[in-house]
Amino acid sequence: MIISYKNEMPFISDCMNSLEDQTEKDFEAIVVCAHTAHADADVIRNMDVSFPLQVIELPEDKDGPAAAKNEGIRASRGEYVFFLDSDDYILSETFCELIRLSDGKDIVAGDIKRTWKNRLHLLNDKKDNSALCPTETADIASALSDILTSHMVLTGIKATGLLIRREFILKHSIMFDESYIYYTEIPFVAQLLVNAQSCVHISYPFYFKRLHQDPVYHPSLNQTMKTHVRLTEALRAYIDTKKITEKITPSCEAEYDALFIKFYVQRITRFFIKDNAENKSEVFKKAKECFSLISENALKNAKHYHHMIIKYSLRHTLDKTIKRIRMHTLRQQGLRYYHDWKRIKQFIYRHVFLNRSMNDDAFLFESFFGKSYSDSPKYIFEYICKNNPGKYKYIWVRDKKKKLDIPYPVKQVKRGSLKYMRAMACSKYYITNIRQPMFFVKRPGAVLLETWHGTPLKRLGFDIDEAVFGTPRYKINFKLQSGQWDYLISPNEFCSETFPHCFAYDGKLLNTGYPRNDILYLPPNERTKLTCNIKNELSIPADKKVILYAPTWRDDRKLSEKEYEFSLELDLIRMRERLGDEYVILLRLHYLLVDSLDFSTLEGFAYNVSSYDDIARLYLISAILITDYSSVFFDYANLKRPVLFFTYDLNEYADELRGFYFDMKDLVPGPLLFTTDEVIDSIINLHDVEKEYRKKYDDFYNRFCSWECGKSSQRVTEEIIK
Ligand code: C2G
Repeated sequence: MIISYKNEMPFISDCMNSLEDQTEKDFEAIVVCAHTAHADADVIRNMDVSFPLQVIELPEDKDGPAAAKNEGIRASRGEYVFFLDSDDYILSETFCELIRLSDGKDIVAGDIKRTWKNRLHLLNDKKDNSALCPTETADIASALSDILTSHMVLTGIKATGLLIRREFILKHSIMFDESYIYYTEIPFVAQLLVNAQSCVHISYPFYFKRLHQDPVYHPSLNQTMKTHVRLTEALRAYIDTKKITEKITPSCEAEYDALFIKFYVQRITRFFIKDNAENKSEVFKKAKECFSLISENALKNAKHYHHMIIKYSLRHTLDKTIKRIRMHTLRQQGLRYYHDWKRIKQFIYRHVFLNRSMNDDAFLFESFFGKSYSDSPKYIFEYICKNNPGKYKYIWVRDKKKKLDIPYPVKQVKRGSLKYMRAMACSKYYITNIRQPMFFVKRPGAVLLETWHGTPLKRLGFDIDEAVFGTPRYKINFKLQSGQWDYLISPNEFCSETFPHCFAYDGKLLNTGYPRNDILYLPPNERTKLTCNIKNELSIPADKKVILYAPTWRDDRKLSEKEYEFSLELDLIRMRERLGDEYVILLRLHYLLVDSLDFSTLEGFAYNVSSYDDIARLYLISAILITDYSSVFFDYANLKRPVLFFTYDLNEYADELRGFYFDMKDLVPGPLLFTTDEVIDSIINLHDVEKEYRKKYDDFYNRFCSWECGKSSQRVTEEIIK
């Protein structure tokens, strides 16, 4: 078992545990570490494993997977070798099954499955369909071509996951070419296939190749390579492979050629038509070297377009080839998108709206997917409007369901509509508190201000260990998005330290505090007047004190793309019995939660304010905030009023869902409560609670609120409109 290691510490325990669990115990593991991983080598040496483990360090003048694998071959002693990358893992029956079939054969090959999942998640998912029913091909020619076709793409050809007879490798001096950075396995496998006298392929995924979710802090080797370097090397691997496969059976050669043709048409041509791709001509030159190596047979059997574009590329310049590919892509997209209106709109965005001139005086605002007129975009907008009458044009994004109630003359565009697409393409300023859509293209000269929407208590973005509940591309997409932000607002020092890491953001931070909290610093008389107005607006009796309950959402309660389920664990009937004379309670659900609350039986005590636009106005009228893990308390603390934490699922939330940046008990300026009765008791004894938390509250305020003093909108505006 030869394991190459460079810097995969977060993943290696999955790899080692998968070895520990092997049902076949007769193996030795040799971990070959890069010379830069000296400290990690010691950690691995000291791992508590029950199988024999050798850890070797590469000398300084050697680096890369090829050198590590070769070193592993030299150090190995067993009858067979098996290559495993330290970020990958295998099933507990992998060895047992491969060895069962070996019987002196040169190669026993299982399939590789690529996965975003860690081992635990994969095993949990596999429980339901774990029946092992592989099919075997032992006829040598068919087995060899099965191995090739099972890889699907040229760049997917891997030596990992193959059980290879050590004597066979040594006899034919088959080694990895160390001049490759990444694709050394392609010619290596070609040599195996050319020389093998006996081989069995077993079609079952015994090997799990991990796809890296985090391209910034834990990238895989290919994520660290520049695209043109990676593609040129893959083309070189094809050329080297062809020299080897001349000796192989025609059917096997045809398989290689078919993989190459697919690779050129699906990967290389897509790279050519990217506007910002680097060094296209270098890749094109290498591709041309490959074309003459493709066998006539393989070309004849290729799809019409594949055949044509290869011949075309061979005869024409890169520019002409790109034009030809673009024409085909446009036609294909047209056909594919024919019934998909969403795609058609994105197509129009890219090919029509982005070609129009940009409006230098247009601002586009969006808050929480257009669901409300709220948050920092609202306060920045109002500041600009008041201070620049008639100077700019304003557009607000709104949700499909309702028009926003905006007290200024503005245009509103429905999220996802063509008008929205046009506004996204043509407004110079785009101000949003959520992540911009993936189709968004940042034009030269455009300004994107990301206000974000809270000081995080819950881990965020790149700081979440593994995005188990979101899409596996969560972090990859996040990086693409934060790379487009020109400015990001930070409300406090903690965020200024955390945001660059958690968003993988290296643009400008505006250390201004949150514009959305300006309203909390109105002069006392204005604040009192506004408080009365808001209570009136919501028909809340003037003599009742207000409790605001604002919980957050839970990653594991997903209903659809942007909708999560909420279950109300506070017993409102009991609260009314004990508190109803003095208080009313406002229930404010997070914008991702589906609002299915019905308070008809609690009229006069409980109010559903989930669709009320601006939570900052609700803070103003509330005497107490109850929340859980929502960032709302960082904002509410600006008012220095009491906060209670109803954390009935604290352990599950902190340990299993997201994890926190802080130890909640140490941080929060109020008690952690687990039952409705504890909440009620704290409210009845509020005076004592306030006394108990006074010092903690002051410290909290100084740490998280001291940048906010009612001037954040002004400061932000002055920065972005210089
Ligand atoms: N919010 C709200 N009502 C709630 C909860 C939240 O209106 N019941 C609003 C608040 O403005 C809050 C923002 O949504 O600050 C973000 O809510 P969080 O509960 O903190 O959750 P999330 O959207 O996951 O953002 O950096 C902050 C984090 O990203 C958290």
